[in-house]
Amino acid sequence: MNKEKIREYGLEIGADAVGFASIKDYRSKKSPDPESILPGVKSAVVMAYRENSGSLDSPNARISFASRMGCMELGNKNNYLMTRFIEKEGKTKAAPIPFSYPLNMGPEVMGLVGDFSLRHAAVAAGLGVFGRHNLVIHPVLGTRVVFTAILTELELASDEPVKDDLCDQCSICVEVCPGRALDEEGKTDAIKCLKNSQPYGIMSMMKYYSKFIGASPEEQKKLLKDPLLLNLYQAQFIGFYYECYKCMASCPACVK
Ligand code: B12
Repeated sequence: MNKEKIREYGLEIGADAVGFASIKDYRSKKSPDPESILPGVKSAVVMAYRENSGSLDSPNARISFASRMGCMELGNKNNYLMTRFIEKEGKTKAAPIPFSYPLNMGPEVMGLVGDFSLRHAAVAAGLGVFGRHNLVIHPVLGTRVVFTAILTELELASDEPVKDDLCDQCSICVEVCPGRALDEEGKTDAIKCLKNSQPYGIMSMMKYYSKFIGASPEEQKKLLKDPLLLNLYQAQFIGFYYECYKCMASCPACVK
């Protein structure tokens, strides 16, 4: 089974770009060993999906997330289809990496490290380079791109790496970050980013319930009508719900 057959199938099911990385070229120091996901893994197939500009640029965060939900649904569905395609046609094993979650919530990483780093995989698969915002910039899609991957036992050579430095260090992303999470070069301050980008995440939930537990019965009745509780409720069935996309949306790289 060759790379072109896999690439053609990936594009046919809706990916905007497909790249290949030999597992030897995947270097993500903080991530678990890919062998712990698929023993005998030899390579990764990485698929890229374009975020829609109207939603990414919308001042309404719910509309921005609507595009993300589409990417997540299509990405996870395609991961399943591609895994099945490789296993059937290549008579081998393959394993899909989730778009984002579930994540390891154990005390060593607390949901901040994925089982497989899609950014490092995308770089190894010739789909882009890291920018000042610590996101991967694709030569055509720019920063308006998200990724999924499938690990496989098939031996597939890495695609040509992107050689151009697509980030001109304009630092717009650093300046527009409302949480100042990108101030230190080469590192995203995850807590600063999360506080701002996931206002209905676990930190808000802990704050709300701590307040609720300590409140009088009268105050508790009021707290049950707090819009924050409604937002927390909604976020629970959406998943990790983001309200900030500024580092992605502000990046001028490759935007036509
Ligand atoms: C956990 C997570 C987060 C955490 C960050 C934790 C962290 N330190 O990475 C939080 C919640 C903060 C987060 C935020 C965001 N995330 Co996020 N996240 C993930 C997830 C699930 C795992 C990432 C991981 O394992 N990180 C830990 C390790 C691998 O990171 P690391 O080795 O420390 O590398 C860091 C730095 O060292 C640096 N780095 C590493 N090597 C190099 C090399 C160079 C040259 C440079 C400059 C930097 C650099 O980049 C990393 C950022 O801190 C991935 C999906 C996945 N499975 O990969 C999505 C993912 C990385 N997120 C993504 C996105 C889009 C976002 C947000 C824009 C939120 C949003 N609204 O969508 C912000 C962007 C924040 C930013 N500018 O960095 C996309 C990135 C797409 C892209 N174009 O690069 C991913 C790949 C999801 C996807 N399926 O596409 N995320």
